Amino acid sequence: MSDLLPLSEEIPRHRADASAEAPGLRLSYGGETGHVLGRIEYGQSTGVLSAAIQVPLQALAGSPSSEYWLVPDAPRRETVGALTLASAPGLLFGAAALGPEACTADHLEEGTAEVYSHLLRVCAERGQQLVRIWNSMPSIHSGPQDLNRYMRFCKGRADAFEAHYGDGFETKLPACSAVGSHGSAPVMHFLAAEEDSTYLENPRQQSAYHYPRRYGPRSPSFARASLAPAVAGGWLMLSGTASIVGNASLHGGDVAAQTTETLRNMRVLVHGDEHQSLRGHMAATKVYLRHPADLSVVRSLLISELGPSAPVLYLHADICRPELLVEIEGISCPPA
Ligand code: 3EB
Repeated sequence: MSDLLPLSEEIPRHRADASAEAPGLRLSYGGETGHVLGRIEYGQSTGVLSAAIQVPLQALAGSPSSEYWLVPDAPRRETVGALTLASAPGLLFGAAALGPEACTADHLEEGTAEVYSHLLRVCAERGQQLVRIWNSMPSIHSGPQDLNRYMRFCKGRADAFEAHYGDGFETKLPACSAVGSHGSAPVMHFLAAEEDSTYLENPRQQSAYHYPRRYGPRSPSFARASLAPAVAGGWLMLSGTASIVGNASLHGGDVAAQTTETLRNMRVLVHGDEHQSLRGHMAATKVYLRHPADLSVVRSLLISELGPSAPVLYLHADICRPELLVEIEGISCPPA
């Protein structure tokens, strides 16, 4: 494992500080100074315990295993139904773990619809707009090929968004990630803000909410990126991005080519130009890898794209389409 570096060298104590106008929200990998709005712990456990959201995705060697969303003052914490919430001025952070019974296929669809309806209602009641959602669920590929668990999750989620927003709900969809875990139940968490985000699409990719029927009975409900309002850091928050052009998965079986294609998609989101590097532009990056053995290949590509000191968190996860080996999300710095 010659690619391993001591944690202190590998992970700079970098903080994705928001712009001067928006000192409110910060993201930190692996360290904590300030008040915790939400803390995501990656590992084996599944659950939501007050500020700690335990996501059952193993951090890969050399990678930090926690992520802190920090605010200047102590947030207010409460539990509303299945949601554990933390609020700070202008911001709402929340999480839910579905019960293990949600792991049965039928319940995954209903359970997802229920938790999404609840979260949409809670945000609406508080005048909060979704910025970003993260999802993980066990056995994401299990079930029949034309209605696997990811597709059931997509159906429940789309039903909830449509019931809440009605026709044209597609324009209200935030950036998201949805990956497969090796844990015991689905977990989701979200960030919302009292000002609107701008939801963006990628011209290289068909909008996920327009994916054709062969990818499932209801298309995935997410935008390719959210430009967060100042109160939420003003970042461009990229959705989970994979080696998809149009709606087709490219480079099956070739993790290096998939990574390069994914970075191209990310360049287009950040710069509008697939030839312009992301170096110096990513405040935080998270890489989901199907096979931990692919880490050194993917890490080399990430280092040459982002530079050696960019903060990157690597997690072991299944990607929603079986042929995809890697998915990358990230937060790009607000324009100067
Ligand atoms: C894709 O582009 C890859 O269902 O919320 C990426 C990000 C993907 C989010 C989701 C799925 C989701 O379709 C998969």
